[in-house]
Amino acid sequence: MILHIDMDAFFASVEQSSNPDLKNRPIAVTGSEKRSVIITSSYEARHFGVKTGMVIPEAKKVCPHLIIVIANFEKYASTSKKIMEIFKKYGVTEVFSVDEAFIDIGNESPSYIATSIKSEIKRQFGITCSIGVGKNKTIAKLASGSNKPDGYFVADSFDKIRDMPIDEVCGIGKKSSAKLRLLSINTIADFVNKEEHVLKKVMGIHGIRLKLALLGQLPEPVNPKHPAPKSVSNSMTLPHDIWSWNDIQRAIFQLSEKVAFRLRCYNLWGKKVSLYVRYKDFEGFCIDKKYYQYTNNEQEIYQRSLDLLKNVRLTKPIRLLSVSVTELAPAKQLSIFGQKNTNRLEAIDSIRRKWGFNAVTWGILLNKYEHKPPISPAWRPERY
Ligand code: TTP
Ligand code: MG
Repeated sequence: MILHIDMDAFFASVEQSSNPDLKNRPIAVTGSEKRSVIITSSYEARHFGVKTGMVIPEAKKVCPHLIIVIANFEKYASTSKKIMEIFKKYGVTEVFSVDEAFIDIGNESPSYIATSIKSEIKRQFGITCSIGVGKNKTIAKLASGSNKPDGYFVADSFDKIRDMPIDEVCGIGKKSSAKLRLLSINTIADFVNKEEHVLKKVMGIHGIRLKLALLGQLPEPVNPKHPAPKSVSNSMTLPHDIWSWNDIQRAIFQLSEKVAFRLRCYNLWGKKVSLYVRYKDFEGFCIDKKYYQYTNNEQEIYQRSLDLLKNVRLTKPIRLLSVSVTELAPAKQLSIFGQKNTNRLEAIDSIRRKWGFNAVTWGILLNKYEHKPPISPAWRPERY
């Protein structure tokens, strides 16, 4: 049997447990005081309709007594690391996100282990979690989400999951679920009863795998090794909306520097560069291009991003920018492949390994935008 554990309102719960004034109150965690959206909220706030992604005024409208707490990402990262260490005592553990993990418990009693984990986490960190049990990871994850908060759900037969909506299934995103709904596939039972050629048409081979997984016929081994990332990206909500070309270039370089450094930490490079632009009114667009050569060099990523912008007419001041590199592969030795500034990059990296990321930077970035990068759900203890 496999357990999936997901902390309840993770960042908000960590805040509530460390500050008695916040206990049992509607609170929302945001990246910064003014220009940021809600990252998560306590269940007390969710009862009023507060949702992740809302801007603060919108959330205050539905919940006037909402308490805003500025995120303390270091605290969540260190709590996450400690929680994952607890899980590892109970079986082979796959860390799935900042607050989620799968544990293969073999033939042990799920209810005994779930009770032990819940009480240990409650005692040490004062927070609750929801636990799902299933034959494989897909089913266990569905189960943990079905009874939040402080839930425990054993999905030991198909009947336990058959009526759940398909968009609860991990791996069915918004686009696929919209397509499936058009075909009157609303529940998991609808999905597995549909002809395979239809599932394949909508979701490719992934649709067939998902059907087998939901029927409990696909083993999904818990993998304690972390898969290499498929993309490396950084985004930044600017301290104020920007409009001048100079400011835009500087922000893009700042993001490219971070993305390139993280790629080099993973010893990866990538071919495709994407740029996401969000205007001050939250309208946005994404542009990307696949290049022939791999790169993990900030100047190259920067040039490619500017290249993408060349054919775009910006129409409004910009609130947020994001740079990402995908189509990744293990990097070959830099100097052989004629990347620019190889020695300089190697020197920068060795300084940073010793003194941290901010110890050294490029002249163009002497005046950096103030930015505390958030940790996203995809954050893992050993990720850069
Ligand atoms: P989730 O597990 O998705 O959410 P949650 O733990 O807050 O609430 P739930 O009880 O429904 O599980 O994400 C874990 C943490 O990741 C969350 O506390 C905040 C952070 N997060 C983001 O930074 N951005 C996001 O878009 C989401 C969804 C979460
Ligand atoms: Mg959670």
